[in-house]
Amino acid sequence: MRSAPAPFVTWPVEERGRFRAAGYWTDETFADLVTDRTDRFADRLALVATGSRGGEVRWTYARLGQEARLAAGRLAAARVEPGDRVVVALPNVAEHVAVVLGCFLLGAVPVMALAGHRELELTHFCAVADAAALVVCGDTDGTDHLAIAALVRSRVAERGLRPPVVVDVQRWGPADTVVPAPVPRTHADDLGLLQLSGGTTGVSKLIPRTHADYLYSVRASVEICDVDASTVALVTLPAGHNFSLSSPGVLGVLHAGGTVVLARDPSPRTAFRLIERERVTTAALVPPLAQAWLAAARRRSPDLSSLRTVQVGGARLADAVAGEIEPVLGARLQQVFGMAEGLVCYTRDDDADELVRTTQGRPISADDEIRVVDADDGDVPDGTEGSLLTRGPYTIRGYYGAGEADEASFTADGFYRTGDRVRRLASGHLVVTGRDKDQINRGGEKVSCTEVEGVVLTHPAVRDAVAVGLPDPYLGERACLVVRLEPDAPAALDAPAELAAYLRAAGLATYKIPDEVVVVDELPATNVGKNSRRDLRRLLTERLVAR
Ligand code: OOB
Repeated sequence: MRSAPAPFVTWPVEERGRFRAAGYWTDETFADLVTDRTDRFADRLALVATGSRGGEVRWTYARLGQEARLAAGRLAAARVEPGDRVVVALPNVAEHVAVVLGCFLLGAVPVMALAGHRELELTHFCAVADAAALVVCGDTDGTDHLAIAALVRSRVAERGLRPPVVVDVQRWGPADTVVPAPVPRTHADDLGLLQLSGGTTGVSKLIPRTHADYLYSVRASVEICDVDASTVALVTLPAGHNFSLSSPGVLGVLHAGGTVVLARDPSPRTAFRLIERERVTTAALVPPLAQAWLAAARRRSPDLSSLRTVQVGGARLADAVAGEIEPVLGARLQQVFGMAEGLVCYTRDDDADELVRTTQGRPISADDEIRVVDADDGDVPDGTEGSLLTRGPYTIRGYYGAGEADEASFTADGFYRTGDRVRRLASGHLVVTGRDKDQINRGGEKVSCTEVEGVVLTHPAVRDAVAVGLPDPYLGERACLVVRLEPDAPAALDAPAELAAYLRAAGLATYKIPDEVVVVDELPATNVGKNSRRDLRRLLTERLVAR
């Protein structure tokens, strides 16, 4: 047994009472959801996916239940116990769903890592979560994840912590050797899963979501998005991401008895093939993928006749691109503006076309409190841009084991500082206008500027470094690393190649490697006295864009 979950700030007792009385929070746990639905919808098709060793998987709900129980047994055999944390770093393979549901059945707490994470991130997650296990798909897309996992184990041990057991889903043995997992006793207000923050100050923080709060967001999303047993949902983004998992995502579809179609890769070719074959009714995309679909659909005229809605979120969708979705893909657009910390906004089916095209939707819940504030936390009128603060029945009050670090991210009365700049319309819809956090949103993938800078600054030839997001027609933003070299740096140093290789070797996720490296003699000074990196970033961005 690992340590008990780390402490985190949660909702005050009165509010918990209010959320229960309003029917938002119920007694249902993740384990209840799995047990009930796999039984209730037994004969229906639950999952179409690729297995971790290749080959197509088509699981009914009954079979999915069986696979989840097997996964729970396998985790138990790896000495994972109820309450233990399990870092799941799997690609979109069938086992992803089995492992997450298996954790739920076992009462273990999955940490939703990505297959793209490398030893730097995975070590951090394992250490902060005191993870009992790290689940990987040994050989994924030519990368040896067992070697990465071995590095993670030794780095965790170097920190004086107990290394996680490594579970490779590709090496799962025959099912009959599996020990039945114990039946946990979990309360719906307990920690149910850990999501990851995009990260603004260095590495990602862990986001503690309870069964009750998360399942409320799932049920409400199911209702708003009209998910039912006839829904066939294509999941192209990483399945553990909050968007794919709960908005309404994999859990929403399972809640309603529909079918999840997991795409192994996000290419339009794979997606269109799956849409035609499985008669997919809804799909969730980030803006660059939406653009890729538009371009591919124009070239190939695929049969997308089954598609009713296309959700786009994770990053700002340009109004012009939004306007092309319906005419080209023949499906209704739904914009989704959400965050793993909680708040999710959707445009609604009956919203005027103009709102669907130009806004990022309005919150799920009547009890989502929205404040748009100026630099002094004073509320600004509707229509005026400001910083978005939010509080509500499924938005966290503190990060996992963060302690005082929470002070920067939450107000004293519990509002989460999203770091997003928005305008609120009188209708309650939000328009995302920018960001005041030190983050690059690379087509939906969040890169913390300080994290990348911190790693590159350990390179002996680098004196100073600033990461900035530059406008990019496809990604929305691409990551640019601006560096000042040490005077004695070798003249022949090919900084872009060298620094990219250095970051990779340091174990940083591939998507965080800068798209571009610019060497400068001087970093622009700011007039704010002490170097404000945010101002610096703004200045650099202006200059680089002008260039
Ligand atoms: C989703 O969650 P995260 O945690 O990866 O990222 C949250 C951040 C937001 O704070 C915002 O900065 C950005 O991603 N974002 C958007 C956006 N959706 C997310 N910015 C502009 N327009 C949008 N539509 O990204 C996420 C979680 C649940 C559902 C959908 C997305």
